[in-house]
Amino acid sequence: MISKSIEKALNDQVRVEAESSQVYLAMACWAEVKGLDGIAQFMYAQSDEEREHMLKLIKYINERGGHAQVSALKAPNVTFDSFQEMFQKLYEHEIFVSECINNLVEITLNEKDFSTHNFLQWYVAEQIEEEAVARTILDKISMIGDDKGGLYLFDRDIKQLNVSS
Ligand code: OFO
Repeated sequence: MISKSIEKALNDQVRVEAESSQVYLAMACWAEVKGLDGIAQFMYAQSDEEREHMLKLIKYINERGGHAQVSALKAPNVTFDSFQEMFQKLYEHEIFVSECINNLVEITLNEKDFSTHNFLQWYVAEQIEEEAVARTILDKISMIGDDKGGLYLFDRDIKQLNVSS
């Protein structure tokens, strides 16, 4: 059984993961209409992953005697000046999510809820991986610069960078 405060903190994270899914869905749409199909595919997959992260939390909350909440979401950014800016925003978003997870982990320690603490370790590992992927992408982007041929290859190759959840 989880306490009311843990239930509330987990539900806040359900919203963060749902919003992340929307953030990446909007990025997928932007890339798709720009004809950047590889980037769009990557973003659609990221969006699906975030939904999986949300569902995992929902199942945990409900299984542990809480009630998962499906709440209103903040509208995501839908336009970007460039694909470079879009990936910078993705990286910043992942840093923000990592901070949310870390705060959540801290709450479980303060409450001595070791089951939830243990459950959250999967998210801690996932954030390390997602931040690393985002940094790798930013490194590649800075190598490309404004080279159109480079963008073509990047758009083709990014499909292989999809991280599995
Ligand atoms: Fe949910 O992992 Fe990214 O944000």
